[in-house]
Amino acid sequence: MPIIYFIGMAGSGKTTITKNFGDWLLESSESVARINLDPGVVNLPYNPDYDIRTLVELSTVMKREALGPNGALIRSMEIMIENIDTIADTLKKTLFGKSWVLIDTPGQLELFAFRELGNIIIKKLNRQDSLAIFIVDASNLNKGSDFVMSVLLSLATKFHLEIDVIMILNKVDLVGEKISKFMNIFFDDPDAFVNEMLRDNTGILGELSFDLVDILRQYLPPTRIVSVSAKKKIGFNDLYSIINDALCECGDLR
Ligand SMILES: Nc1nc2c(ncn2[C@@H]2O[C@H](COP(=O)(O)OP(=O)(O)OP(=O)(O)O)[C@@H](O)[C@H]2O)c(=O)[nH]1
Ligand SMILES: [Mg+2]
Repeated sequence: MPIIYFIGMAGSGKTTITKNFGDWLLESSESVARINLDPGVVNLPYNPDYDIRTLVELSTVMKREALGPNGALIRSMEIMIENIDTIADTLKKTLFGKSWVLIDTPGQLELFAFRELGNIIIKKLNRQDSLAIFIVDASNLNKGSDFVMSVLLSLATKFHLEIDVIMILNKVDLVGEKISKFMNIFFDDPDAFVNEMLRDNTGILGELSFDLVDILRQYLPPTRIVSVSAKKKIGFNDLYSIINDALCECGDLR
């Protein structure tokens, strides 16, 4: 049973893809469980099979503990960790027999990817079957250095979470094909990427990105970048096959 964690920066599209990719799988007669692990979400567009807000809800924590939103989010993560065995037991029962499990993670990437919580949950639910989809908002990619920093961040989450992480571009309906073409050049032909994308990227960030391209290619497996529109349900066939490919490479996990 693949467990797919949708991770990414605030507003990148984690909740929208959980809803729409889940609906798309259901339309293909797959059995799907959708899990909301974001205690701060106010309007959830799908009906979750498990909702962390039944245990901890951000606005309640803010009021009860007189905290601002960020302090309350960190406190919410602590509460989740304190209750991790109960959460894991409930999740295991909820997920049983499902062929796909889609997990919608908290808005702020660092809460799940760079603090304890993500690692603990992944371990409790079986690291072997887990895969993270790192969603990049393509409408935020303006310069070559933005591409490089996104790749660096997705790689950092991979090493921290200790599971396979696939980076995808979302919101292609807003930006067209050009952006995904550049991202694929990064992987297929880093020298061309440097020439085309970093040539005009001056300043310290440009220089750092220039050096990072060489370093990153030493750590990155050859890959292709899938572009989707979570909102318009574009690119889901590609997403489906790249997930299946990744799971097969990890040893036929399904
Ligand atoms: N145009 C367009 N908008 C999108 C797409 N995916 C998400 N959005 C919009 O981007 C905004 C954020 O989407 P969410 O799905 O809530 O993103 P999120 O990562 O769950 O956000 P947080 O949990 O708050 O960090 C919403 O207004 C979505 O409608 C897309 O593919 N295209
Ligand atoms: Mg969300």
